[in-house]
Amino acid sequence: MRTQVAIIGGGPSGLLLGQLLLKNGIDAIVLERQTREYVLGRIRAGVLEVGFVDLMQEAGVSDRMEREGFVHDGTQIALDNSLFRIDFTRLTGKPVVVYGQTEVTRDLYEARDAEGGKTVFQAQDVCIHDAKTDQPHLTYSKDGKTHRLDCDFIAGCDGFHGISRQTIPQDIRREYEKSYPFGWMGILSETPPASPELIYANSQRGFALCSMRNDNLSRYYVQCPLSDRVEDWPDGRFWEELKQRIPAQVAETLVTGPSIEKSIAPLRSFVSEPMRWGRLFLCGDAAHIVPPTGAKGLNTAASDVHYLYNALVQHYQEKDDDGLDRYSERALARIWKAERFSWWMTNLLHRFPEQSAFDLKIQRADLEYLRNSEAAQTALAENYVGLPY
Ligand code: RFL
Ligand code: PHB
Repeated sequence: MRTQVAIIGGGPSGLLLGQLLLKNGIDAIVLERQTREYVLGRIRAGVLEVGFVDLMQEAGVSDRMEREGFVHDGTQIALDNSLFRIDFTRLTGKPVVVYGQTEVTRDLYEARDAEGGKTVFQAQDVCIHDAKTDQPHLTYSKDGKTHRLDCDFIAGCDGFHGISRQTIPQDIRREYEKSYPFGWMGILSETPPASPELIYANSQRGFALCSMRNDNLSRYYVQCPLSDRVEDWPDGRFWEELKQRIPAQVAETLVTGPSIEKSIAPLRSFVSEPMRWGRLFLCGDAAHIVPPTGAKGLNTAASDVHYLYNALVQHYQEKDDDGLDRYSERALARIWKAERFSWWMTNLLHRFPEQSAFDLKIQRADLEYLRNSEAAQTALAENYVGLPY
């Protein structure tokens, strides 16, 4: 088999890239290790920057998102028992859109089917060959047979645990990492959201987040120790803990119900440089991870896709490789700003086991400054709605 761009990974990065390339007449095949049902079963991101929405429009897959997504003009921050609001639209001219990653992925798969894009599911043992030459290829196994896929370029969109990043030799790759001493216990429940906007809460018992997917589907998170297991958090315990971490006026009207999904995610900041090695280009979680506090993971994946797809169009349509040559530098410049913001928001809102009385006072001062300063609110808003590409 032969294609122009071989895409490893059928998550949001790989699918969005594939769709944008197809729209520009560039052939791309997606190799996905899991089944489609498995990929669509993962509950992850919920907040999209306008830049992401624009890319979905450019890819011709924004109809359902425009109908069913919720435009949020601001967010609420809870400090002990009080709330204050950051007004994104007034401060930056831009809102964010609440629309689940699961729905984004479903829309992209449906568009891919409709346009005849080829996706190989359950592609096992994907291996990258000759990425430093002009004729790279992949091998993979499926149904007990080994297959070969020749291509011009490889897009490594296979997430944090994928093989693409590992293919870059260790003496070339530089990894920067920070892990946090807690995780997020998250649940999804068929109940109306606690409030019309997201609430990020800093409480003495630790961080909590009230988010949503639609009018009758809510997503909540509480900070928990890394040693906790999902079994440690029966629904009753989760709701009681959440209520203690959010302002009393919100807790009083909170509608609780059985969880339909429950998971614990560790928090990590991670960047691998460079994002290009020969004809291999990394995109999304394959190259970088942020803690979810700033809602940046999926959105940084989208900015990588923006730079890579434009570079590939420039290569095929204008025979100009400048975009490909500058891909890593351009993508990383934006990534590091999202890393800084996510790290800052994580520090602002969580309780750290080793936090001293001094650290707590500084955190408090940071929050009070945010509550009272339009300049501080503008800085948060500008980063939350997404820095320009
Ligand atoms: P993905 O989604 O991990 O997809 C990678 C795909 O590659 C496949 N794969 C392979 N395929 C072939 N061969 C191999 N060897 C392979 N190895 C892996 C996998 O099966 C998978 O299908 O990466 P991608 O596409 O880069 O997308 C990144 C996003 O998924 C991620 O950044 C976000 O979910 C992060 N995130 C959030 N991002 C936001 O922008 N806003 C949010 O509100 C937000 N909330 C979150 C989040 C992530 C969370 N968790 C679970 C870490 C909330 C949570 C709790
Ligand atoms: C979510 O709805 O899953 C969500 C929202 C905002 C975040 C992280 C996760 O910062």
